[in-house]
Amino acid sequence: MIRRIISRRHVLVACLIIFLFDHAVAPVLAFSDPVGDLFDRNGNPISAESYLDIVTYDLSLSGGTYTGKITVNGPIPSSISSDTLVEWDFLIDADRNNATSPWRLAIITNTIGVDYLVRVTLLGGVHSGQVLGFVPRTTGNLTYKIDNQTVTIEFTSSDIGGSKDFDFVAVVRKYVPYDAPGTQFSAADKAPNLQYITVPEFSVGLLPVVLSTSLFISLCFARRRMTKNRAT
Ligand SMILES: [Ca+2]
Ligand SMILES: [Ca+2]
Repeated sequence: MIRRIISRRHVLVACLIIFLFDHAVAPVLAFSDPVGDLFDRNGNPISAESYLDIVTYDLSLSGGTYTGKITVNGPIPSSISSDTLVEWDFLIDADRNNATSPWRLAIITNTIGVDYLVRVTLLGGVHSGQVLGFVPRTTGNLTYKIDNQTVTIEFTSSDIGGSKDFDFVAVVRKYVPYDAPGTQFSAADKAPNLQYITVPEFSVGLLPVVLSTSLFISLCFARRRMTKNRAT
């Protein structure tokens, strides 16, 4: 009887560990970008504000929410000149097909087809967090935060057309003077500098689930064998 209780406890503890392990997993894709690699609208090297210069960027997934972070090389001001727009972007190719996007700005897209723009903007003294869709045209507000040198923004797959497998490029752009949509940027940084990041790497997050499920089944069979052995 005692052995039987211990066996049950072992299984319960194993299940609890598995549950905690599964729910603690938050896949993160994290990268760095060179300092001092800003460029102008023609792709020529340029010097500009340090808060335009990406040094690290990452995207994590937890509880169905993607959290994107861009850290730059200097403090982000709470306000800038009223004729200036700065935006910290995640350019997202939701269907991984550059033929379905109206964007033709390879200098910052690295040829991905941008379907959604997840961004934090600063226009004069006004911040905002948005997701813009391009086919069809959509706009939504997102939760965001600016903390010293880091911009953080959250979105879900439903914000980007239900996609869970997408490509992205992180970009920072400055427009001055900023007149209206269509104005060209005066300084920018992008990361990675070549190519793009592919998000299906998050599928490795399934590995603990597969392993824990296998372990759970093995424990159940082991317990059944122990019970059967005691009965015979
Ligand atoms: Ca950089
Ligand atoms: Ca860069």
